[in-house]
Amino acid sequence: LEPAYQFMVRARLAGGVLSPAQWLAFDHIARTWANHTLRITTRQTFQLHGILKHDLKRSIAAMNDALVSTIAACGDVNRNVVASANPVATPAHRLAYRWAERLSEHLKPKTRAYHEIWLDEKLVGGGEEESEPLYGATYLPRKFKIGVAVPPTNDIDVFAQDLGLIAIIEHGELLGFNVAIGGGMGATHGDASTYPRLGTVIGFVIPEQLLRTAEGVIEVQRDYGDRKERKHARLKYTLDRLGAAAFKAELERRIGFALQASRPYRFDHNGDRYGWTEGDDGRWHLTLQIESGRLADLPGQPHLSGLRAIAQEHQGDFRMTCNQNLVIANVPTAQRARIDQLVAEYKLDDYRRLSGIRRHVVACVALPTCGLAMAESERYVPQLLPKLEALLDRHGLLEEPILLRLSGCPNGCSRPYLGEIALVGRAIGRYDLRLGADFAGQRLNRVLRENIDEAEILRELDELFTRYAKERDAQERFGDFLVRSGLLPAAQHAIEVEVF
Ligand code: SRM
Ligand code: SF4
Repeated sequence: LEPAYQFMVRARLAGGVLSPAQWLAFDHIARTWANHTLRITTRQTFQLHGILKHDLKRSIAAMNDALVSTIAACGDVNRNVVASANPVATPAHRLAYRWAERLSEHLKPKTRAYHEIWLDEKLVGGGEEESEPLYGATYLPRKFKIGVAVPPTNDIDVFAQDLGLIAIIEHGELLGFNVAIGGGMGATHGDASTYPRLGTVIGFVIPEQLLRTAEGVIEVQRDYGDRKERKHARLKYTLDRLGAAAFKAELERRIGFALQASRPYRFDHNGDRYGWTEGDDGRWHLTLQIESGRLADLPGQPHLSGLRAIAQEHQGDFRMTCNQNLVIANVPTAQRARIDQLVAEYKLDDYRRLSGIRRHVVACVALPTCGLAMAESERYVPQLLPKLEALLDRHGLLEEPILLRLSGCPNGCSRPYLGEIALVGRAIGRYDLRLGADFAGQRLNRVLRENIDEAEILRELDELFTRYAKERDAQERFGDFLVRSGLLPAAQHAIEVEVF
């Protein structure tokens, strides 16, 4: 009886990088078999929606023909490994990205079942135990996520990952990675045993130790994670149950070496920087804002066609960001003007005119495709933002950068618990209003009001904007102001990053 006649397909693209040829392949699949849109996700890959059941196999085969897999983009395994979005700015950035790629490859399921089912290799049942030395026959208790951040940019929200890696770079050299474990966003309304949690920093490893460390963390989670209650199965709950000391001791016992003390690092933002930047090799990178990551051809906004036209001429590559935006990367100086011309022609140049809050909005998919949605998210952005902008304008705050995150339910796919302002869906038109995260992904927000409608949300924010405009310190961010001024209720759980 379930109307399972259309599907969503998610690609695996470590670090969110793809070539113009791969872009054109996705564009073709979107227009041939999906709903004529491409959706950049909060883990910097593509989702395609609306693929009919009988077109699934050829869509997936077409991706594989373009050398892109969908394996382990979903499921209880290591997911798409994310990395700071502009890994070409310096050689150290490039290295951090390479490690993300290596982790992704190394931790990919080894089974041939994917190829058998989707790519018409000979169908064979069983054999998973032998073919999966890391995951075994029963895989992990739950999904597992890894991200590599390059300070001072925390554009991947490194503390929201099960395994967050902070690249430590000195004088241009990648020394290794601080290891943060136990980040995760998902929660259930009304169930205090579930909660968002920021990763705990447990030490530092040199690059040569990274793959084994990642395997070790996965092994501990595989063997100690809760397999009875899926709501408590993520690594964050395993860590809180065992305690950081016991988890770390078990990890070190398995990997056979001790983690070094974590190294100092500093993040100053988790949003994207729009416009052109120059890499160390003289090539250029243009970051565009793509509202909620949705690329479609709408009246007056032919964005899907625009990026197809760009991909047909572009000589570099594309990089998706974890804020659902897009970098047209590695553009030679001589091609910049042409890219600018195409960007303007296809109305992709909004990034030049955005208000502070619009530059920093992330919204999950929610309705109509997400079966878990309780409220609108992506489709609500165009209605909500002008109202928020009008309020901010009245208080002289229009240019103020404020992180806004919208999720249609408490699973938190837009990482809403890291928004300075966040709406988390309760029911159609009703949200929890959460406030007070910082601007660098290092402090969770908390609930101010539960289950309120738009009028109440705007009323609450109007009052807080009034006070912020009058009482803030110079350069003080909205979230920091709310916390300093004691305008928010006490937090129920630890909300700052812990260093163990
Ligand atoms: Fe998510 C489930 C969309 C990033 C936490 N997420 C879903 C599903 C597949 C719904 C489902 O299970 O039926 C959504 C599909 C909607 C649709 O119609 O397309 C969905 N999640 C997304 C995306 C597309 C949101 C977006 O707007 O970009 C993101 C795809 C990521 C990717 O490319 O792999 C996405 N999801 C996230 C993130 C953010 C992140 O990973 O950085 C989180 C919070 C971090 C975390 O995992 O803790 C997230 N999604 C969840 C959860 C809650 C997990 C939990 O531990 O409780 C679910 C529900 C579940 O797993 O049971 C979920
Ligand atoms: Fe769906 Fe909830 Fe994730 Fe939004 S946060 S995409 S509503 S599961």
